[in-house]
Formats: sequence, structure tokens, C-alpha cells
Amino acid sequence: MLSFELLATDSSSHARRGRLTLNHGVVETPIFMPVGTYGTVKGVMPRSLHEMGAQIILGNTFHLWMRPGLDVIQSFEGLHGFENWQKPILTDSGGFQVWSLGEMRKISEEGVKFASPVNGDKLFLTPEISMQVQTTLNSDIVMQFDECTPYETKGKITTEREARTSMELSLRWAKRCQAEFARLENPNALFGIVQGGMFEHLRQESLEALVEMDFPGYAIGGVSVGEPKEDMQRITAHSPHRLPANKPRYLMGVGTPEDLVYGVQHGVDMFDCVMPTRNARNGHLFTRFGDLKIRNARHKTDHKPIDESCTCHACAGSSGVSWQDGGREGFSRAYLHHLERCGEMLAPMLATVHNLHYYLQLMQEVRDALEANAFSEFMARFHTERARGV
Ligand code: PRF
Ligand code: ZN
Repeated sequence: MLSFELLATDSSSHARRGRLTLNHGVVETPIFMPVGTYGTVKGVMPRSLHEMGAQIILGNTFHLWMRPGLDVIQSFEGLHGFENWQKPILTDSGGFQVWSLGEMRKISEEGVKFASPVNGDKLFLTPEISMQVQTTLNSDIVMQFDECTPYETKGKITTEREARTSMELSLRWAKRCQAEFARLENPNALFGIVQGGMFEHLRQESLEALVEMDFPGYAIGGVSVGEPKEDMQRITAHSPHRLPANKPRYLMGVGTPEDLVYGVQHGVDMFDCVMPTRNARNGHLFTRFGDLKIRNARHKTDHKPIDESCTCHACAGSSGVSWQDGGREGFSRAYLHHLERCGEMLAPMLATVHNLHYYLQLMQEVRDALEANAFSEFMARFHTERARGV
């Protein structure tokens, strides 16, 4: 189902280099997982994901349950066959997606009632149903159904009392998920999710109760939900290194390249975020030397690629050798700027390839640095380069 091996640990931080073995393959950690909500990483072919070094991708229980529904996915024997991706998949439980519905839902002990955003049907999602759906999806890593404690509701910051109530509900749901997952004889791995809002002592209680339940891996949820950066860093720093050293740790829905490096430094092994893919579709590009807005007029006549040091298909092409006489591999900023301005669909496709390549390459460099016992040097260089500007 799941095994995790620690290959190296940094002597001056909590950073670690590991290897996670799942039913559909091996994942070298620390790793970034591209988000494929509806069974597709938007605008990217599975083959491209593979070529850019993606080892595991995400899917969402909630969305796939709505569309196309379980019958269709069942007929393909799960999500891998349906979306034609045979490497590992992690599915989120629906807890966070239901949270994102805001006013449209009602949470009780039993589960969450809401109107389908697709056709208005009344739906009820419970820990048991989430486990049943994720069992049909046959994802390698199944997430518990949780309540992502909001940072604020209608402008009011969540109190300690509210955060405790929410955290305790997630713990009771964790138990129900574990029981249902076992009853279904799901052959994959179920992760528990630490909650507790912005309160370290609640996070500690959540963590201890989940560790007691002995999950094969643990996630940190409820971070990057609109809180100030200091709170995000304080909460990220609290939990990872307090979780069992021999189990993988996943920081959910985070973040910028700087947030990823910060997470690794504090002991996180796995990350996912819509940022590289969503921002790409808005013309926001991440590079080694800082971020770039391709719509900006200064790129209009620029023959340089997004990043001269990048080896992605958008910057450098697939082989470095052109397939046509007089042609070249890779694209200029001027061309990408033009595509973006014209609303051409190649613009978000190339931007997505570049951003994902950058995130995956960043994690590769983190792994290399950890293996070479040079993580501090890596961090110093990373921050200097990111501040340089493109
Ligand atoms: N819970 C779940 N999924 C999530 C989160 C969470 O708290 C977050 C928070 N950043 C992102 N995705 N189940
Ligand atoms: Zn590139």
C-alpha cells in the first residue's frame, strides 16, 4: 500500500530527502504534485506531465463525484484508466472543496449538506461517502474528510473556541474515515489531516490524536486560507517535525516557490497548489530569477525565452534540436506576449508547461541539495536568484 524511506536529513534544519512507494509507483520527496481537479491538469497532456518530471498528480473527490460521476469512472476501473495516467494519484476528500462553497452548505456531525453547483440537486457528503468515492477512484493516496477551519467568516477572525470545535469534528471524522476505509478493504493509503486553525496548542492536540490513530501519512490542512504571511509561517513551522519521522508529511494547498522551500526547511515532504497552473492561465510566470507578467508591454519585442536557463518545452523545446530547417525550439517572450494578448489557447498551455516545469525542477534541485548535504547553500542561492529579477 505505502512505504516511506528516509534517504537523507539536513543537519541544520528539519529538511529531509525521502522515497515514497505507492501502488502505482515511486515518488521521490520532497515533491510538488500538480493539481488535476477534474481528472486533467488543465491544458497539459499526461505525456507532457511525465516529460516534465511529474511523479504524482492530484484529483478531487468532490468534482469527479459530480462529473462524470462514479459509474463512468468505475467502468474504467478507476481514475488512472479514465484519465490515462498510470503513475500515482492523490485525491482530496472534498472537505476543502465543500468549504469553498461558502454560504451554500450546512455542516453537521453527520456530514455536509449542499446544493450541487452543477445542477442544484441536494447532496450530502459524509466521511463514509468520501471514502466510498475515493475507493472507486482507486487513488494511491486517499485524504480523510475534514473541515478546513476558515481564517475568518464574514470579516470575523475564527476564535479559539470555534477552531477547537472544528478541529474536534475533523478528528471524529478521521475515525469514521479510518473505519470505512478498512471496511471497504481499500488497498491504498489513507492520510489524516492536522487542523486547529491558527492555534499551536490545538494543532498539537490534533496531531497527537491523529498519530495515536496511526495513519500511514499525515497532512497539514487549514493553512493558506487567507491568513497573514506571519501566521502561515508560524503554523507551517509548528507541525511537520512533530509528526512521526518515518511517515510522509503533506502541506495542503501551498504555495509560492518561497513557501515550498520554507515548508521543506520545516520538514514537509509533499506539496500541491493551483498556483503554477492557475497563475499560468493569467499570464503570471514563475522563474528562477523572479516572477514575470507576460502581458506587460516590455515583452512586446523581446526575443529571449521566458527564462534562458529553463529547459522546458516553452523555453527550450523538447530536444534542443529543431525538427525543421531554419527553425528553433522554444518560444520568445514577444510571441508569448502576442498569444496572450490575442487570447490564443497556446498561451495558457505554454505558460502552464513552463510554470509546472519550474516547480518540479525546483523540487529536483531541493532533492539534489539534500543528497549533497548542501541545503543551506541551496537556500541562500535560491533567495538571491529569486530576488534578482527577470
Ligand atoms: N483540507 C483539505 N484539503 C485542502 C485543505 C484542507 O485544509 C487546504 C488548506 N490549504 C487545501 N486543500 N481536505
Ligand atoms: Zn521554461
